[in-house]
Amino acid sequence: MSNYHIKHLEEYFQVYRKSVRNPEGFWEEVAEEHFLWRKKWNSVLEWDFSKPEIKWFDGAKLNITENCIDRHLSIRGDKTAILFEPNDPNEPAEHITYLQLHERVCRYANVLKDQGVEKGDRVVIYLPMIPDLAIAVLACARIGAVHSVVFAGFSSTALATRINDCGAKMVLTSDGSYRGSKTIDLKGIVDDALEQCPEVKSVLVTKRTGSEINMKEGRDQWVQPLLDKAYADCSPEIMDSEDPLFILYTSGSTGRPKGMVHTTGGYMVYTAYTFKNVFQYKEEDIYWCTADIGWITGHSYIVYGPLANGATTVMFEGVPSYPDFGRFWEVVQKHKVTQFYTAPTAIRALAKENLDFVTKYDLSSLKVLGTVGEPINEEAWHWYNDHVGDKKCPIVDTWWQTETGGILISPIPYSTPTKPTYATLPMPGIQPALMDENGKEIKGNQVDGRLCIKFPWPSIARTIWGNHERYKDTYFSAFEGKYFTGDGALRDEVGYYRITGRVDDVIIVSGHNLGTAPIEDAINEHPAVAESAIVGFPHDIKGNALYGYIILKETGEYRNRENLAKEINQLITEHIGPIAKLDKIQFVPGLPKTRSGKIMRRILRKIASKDTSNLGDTSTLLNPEVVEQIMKESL
Ligand code: 6R9
Repeated sequence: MSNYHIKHLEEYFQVYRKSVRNPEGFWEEVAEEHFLWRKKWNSVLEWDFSKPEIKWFDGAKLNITENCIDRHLSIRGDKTAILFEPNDPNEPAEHITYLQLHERVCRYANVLKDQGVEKGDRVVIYLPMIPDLAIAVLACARIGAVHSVVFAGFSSTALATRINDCGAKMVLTSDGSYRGSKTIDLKGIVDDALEQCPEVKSVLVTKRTGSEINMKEGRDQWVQPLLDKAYADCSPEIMDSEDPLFILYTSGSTGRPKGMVHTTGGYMVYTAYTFKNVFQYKEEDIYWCTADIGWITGHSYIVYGPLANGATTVMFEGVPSYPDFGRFWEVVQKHKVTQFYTAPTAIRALAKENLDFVTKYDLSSLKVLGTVGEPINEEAWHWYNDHVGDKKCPIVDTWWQTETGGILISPIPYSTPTKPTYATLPMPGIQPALMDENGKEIKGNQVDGRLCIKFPWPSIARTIWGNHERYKDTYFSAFEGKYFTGDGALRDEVGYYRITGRVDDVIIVSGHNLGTAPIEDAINEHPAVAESAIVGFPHDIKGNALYGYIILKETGEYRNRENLAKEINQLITEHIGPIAKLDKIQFVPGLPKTRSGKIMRRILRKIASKDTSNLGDTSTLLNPEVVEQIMKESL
């Protein structure tokens, strides 16, 4: 029996039991057999959730890019590592072999060094889904710089906040990006952001769109001439297992985004292990995850997990609807994709279109389908299963988070029988617990509660950059001695888990996590706005959409509500990005509040979802009369 590669259900249960009985022994075996360490660890695991402090493979030395690239060169140097599929289907795909990837990463790493980047420095990457994005990520890891990728759909304000929070002195970007029929001025967004980032001394620019851009003397440089001059080999910086590998920001229920810090050794072991098992990856497979590397899914399951397994990983620059709604399936056919991993929101959007967009392509290469990012509804699950998978491909509904680094709950294809809308069973080493509101664990099956994890796994985030207290408060304070996920879940009669959604003030829109507080902050900047509250409501395609309740100041100005709504959405776009725009805006005379002044979002959520039959007890409210009025005027 191999710990590394599970092949049937009985084996899963055996491996799982072993992993829980002796997690250290289990992960030590995986780490020893499948990775290249420059020095072995002194201890496999040290942990204390009350501090919280978590260390995996402490004392070990390694470089993750040696594991993702160098060690494959002698056995699969000419195999495609990254298969780049451009936005425009008429532009040829690019096959980057492991040997070529090695050279390109080394050159990029040498350029970073020449620019003065040192081990431990933070580098912000704001690039579209082009090869330079993956190469820049790996180049940072090569020299021990901490990358922080910011999704290239975020606004200049959001970018500036992240640059300043992590203290980056360098930004990597491109002249522009393609998204379907649109060209986006990425460099202009960076220029705007940098007006608020005095510490940034250097910007490297990849040419992609050839758009006219402004290059600031002494700060901005085209990267290609530097790469051409750079030496094509770069010896990897030898890192400690617990050295930070990257920072990735995620929304919190309050305040600023949280810079989740992931470290090197444990992250590598866990993402590689879960990639292998969840996708049942085999040497000749062509694996495609449609996420953006700006999210954790792209970090773990486009870059690190696949490359650590010597896989061919597809990187797609485009969107599912361009040039038409058949684009995903055209790419599957063209590259004979074997594993396909996407978000429920994309599936729902495509399921609304004519079935011909799917049926006209040959999808017989597919073996495993995956989803991530939000709960998948039953209808979308069946559409995916019937029309994309031809009822032959197991669907892995993978539940995890930016904070968890890798997949925690998911079926293992051909082992775990799937069940629509269920993420099913925990990965080896993962010990879930459902908790009640009083902080007690709910044992047994056919129960639901708040989802916690009782024991550390190798890729759990170690802290929030610059704010360990917040890390402790957010994840380790709600339930003593446990990591709290922020999600609710139920466990069915056989022990399968179904994630029911967030129980905090994070709303997932089209698979993107959005905190209510930053959106409300953006709205409240409008001179006509006194106060606002955002909630989610069900949406056919996006899963959730945003509903804003807004109280205006009584100045008598701004009589035109329609213009006002536009201005508010414009502010949100500037502060966060277009993904956070409100679908519905209701101007209200007041917001339901508790006597301690807290907005009762539960009530607003019900009104927004048109589920007002049981609003619960409103008598404890400071202003119960306002609820009636909001209901009467609701959209
Ligand atoms: C990987 C990723 C995390 C939140 C998470 C949960 C939701 C993710 C899910 C899912 C139901 C799934 N989520 N996968 N909900 N079923 N298979 O998405 O990370 O962007 O940090 O989001 O997404 O609510 O807590 P992240």
